[in-house]
Amino acid sequence: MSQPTAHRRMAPPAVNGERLLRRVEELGNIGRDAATGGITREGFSRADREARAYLLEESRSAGLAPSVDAAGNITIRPRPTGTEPERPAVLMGSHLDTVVNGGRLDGAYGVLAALEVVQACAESGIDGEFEPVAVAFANEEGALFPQPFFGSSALAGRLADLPLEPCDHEGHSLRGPLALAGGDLDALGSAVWPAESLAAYLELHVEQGPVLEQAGNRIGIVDGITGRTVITAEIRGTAGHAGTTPMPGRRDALAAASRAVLAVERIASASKLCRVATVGRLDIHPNSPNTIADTVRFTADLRDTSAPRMEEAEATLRQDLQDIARQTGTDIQIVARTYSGPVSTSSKLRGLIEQSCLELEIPFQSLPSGAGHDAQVVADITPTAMIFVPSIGGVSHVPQEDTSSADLVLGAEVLLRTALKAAHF
Ligand code: HGY
Ligand code: MN
Ligand code: MN
Ligand code: MN
Repeated sequence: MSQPTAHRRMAPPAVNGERLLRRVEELGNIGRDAATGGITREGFSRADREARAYLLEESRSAGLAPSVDAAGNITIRPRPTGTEPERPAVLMGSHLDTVVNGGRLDGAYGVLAALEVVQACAESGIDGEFEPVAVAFANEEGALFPQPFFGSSALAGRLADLPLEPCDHEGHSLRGPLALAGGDLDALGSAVWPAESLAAYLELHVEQGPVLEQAGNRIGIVDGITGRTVITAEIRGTAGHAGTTPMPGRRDALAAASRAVLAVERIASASKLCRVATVGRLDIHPNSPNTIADTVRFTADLRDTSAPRMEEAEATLRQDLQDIARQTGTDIQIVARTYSGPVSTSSKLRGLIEQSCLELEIPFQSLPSGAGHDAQVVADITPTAMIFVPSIGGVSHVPQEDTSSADLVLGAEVLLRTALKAAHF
């Protein structure tokens, strides 16, 4: 008896490795600095829009159905919605935006591998109970507009986490750049996916650390994703002439900020209140060699896989900043805060990834993720898992970020096999 159309298998879908590597190469040229080799495609920047246009064009010429939601997320389906009864989606993806002078794989690889899986499923004509959907989440890094996980927060319905009027570090509104990317700040609610529309979310990503390479394993099955708190603090002092203003009585915002940076470092290294703590951005005003700084803004990024440890670290840092304000006669305020809790991935999905690795007879291991990912937000609404491939030298967020072509293709093969299993679990 022939299979009902909905389950007819033409041929099992297969990853086209050459096509995937071509796209990784092409996308890696968008926003690339010829001098450093670094990629700069901050979310909603012009280079980010170029990368979005590339993905939309590749999807359309592959005969797939891409669309952009109000948050600027790009989703790619095998066929336009409305042509079939709604089936739960196995959503796969990551992000196109990058940090400043970063690597060509962080995020982009997961998006292009997801595109490859959707295209392989469409080409094979399989039509199971699920719909393979690829997604490029908007502004995961938060490099220009400091609202990381912006797109995945909207999709997961975490709208309360997003400011009503998101702005960049200089106070310019996100409204215009989001509209240029096809989004609409006043319609973010329309970007929310109901939990029942999803069967699972899978994110394939470069490890960005040294663990897999050092262990000689080719696939990482992520068991937990670190929590991350990013606070933006503003220190206000008094500007003055560097030569004529006596030292006693100065309200030097940069001297105060220097103490604050060391306080952040102490939170992780000396007191071990959290696993890592970093001041990555510091803006000084007026930033002039012979003027005492009157304003400094900086970010403090605290991470740990334990929520209580993160809370304690943040409380300690806030107290330290008040002590520094008193000692230096400055005023220190927390002007922004983003928080993503640590999450564990779905044990069922981890089992399916393991099965795929066993089938392919490749060495794999479990490991936590020290990097944050959209997956930790989407985990709010659907079973979620992450697959890592090794990072050469364990580096990321730098131009040297790299992974072997064989591992890039293998990762996509594991993603495909896991997605096909996830639909029936
Ligand atoms: O910062 C992170 O962990 C990620 O790259 N957004
Ligand atoms: Mn990153
Ligand atoms: Mn990433
Ligand atoms: Mn990610």
